[in-house]
Amino acid sequence: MSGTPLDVNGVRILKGFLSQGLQREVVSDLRDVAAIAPFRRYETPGGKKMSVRMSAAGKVGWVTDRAGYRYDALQPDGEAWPEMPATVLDVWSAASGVERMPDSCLINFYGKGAKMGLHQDRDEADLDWPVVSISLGDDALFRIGQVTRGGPTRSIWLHSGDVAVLSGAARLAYHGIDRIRFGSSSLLPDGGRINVTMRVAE
Ligand code: MD3
Ligand code: FE
Repeated sequence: MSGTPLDVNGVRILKGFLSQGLQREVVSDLRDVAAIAPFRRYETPGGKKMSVRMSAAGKVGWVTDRAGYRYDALQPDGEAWPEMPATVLDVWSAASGVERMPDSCLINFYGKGAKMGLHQDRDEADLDWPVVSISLGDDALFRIGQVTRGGPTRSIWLHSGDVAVLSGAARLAYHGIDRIRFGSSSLLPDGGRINVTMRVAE
């Protein structure tokens, strides 16, 4: 696993970090995860249905409903989350720069028209640990701003196989996905994009 690092507002982007073969292996492992933890459309605390479908793996999984955003040891149906695939953990070890292993990964699926508004990731107990993100499938327009809302933002297209490492000040920067180019990649037979983010949640 290697790639040319690119710095966008303190986010380290490793272009083409995963080979096509490894991307296919990760997708295959994520299908096994989804058989146990199906992709769900959650409601925000404000009552809006998100356009992104989400699954998770690990000791805890990120969920949201009217009660709020949180990490939960159980899925909404009361089942435990599946284990994090070894392929995904290997990406963390190769990219994160820390010895500690993640205890959760969030898996986002973007179908046609799905997007994610600007937000901060701050539901983890210790915000000093990095987050590592893997992009799979269709291209996505990623936007990253500042630690405070409303500052200047920069945009960059993320492609299948790219890995982003969020550490230092960038860990708390506002970020989101403005849109995807549906059908731009052939990795997923029915199109769409998957983003896997590994985290130390607890
Ligand atoms: C910058 N996911 O799951 S990945 C998320 O493509 C999330 O699905 C987006 O934002 C996606 O929370 C963006 C890149 C990313 C992930 C986590 C970050 C950027 C980040 C955490 C802090 C700052
Ligand atoms: Fe995020």
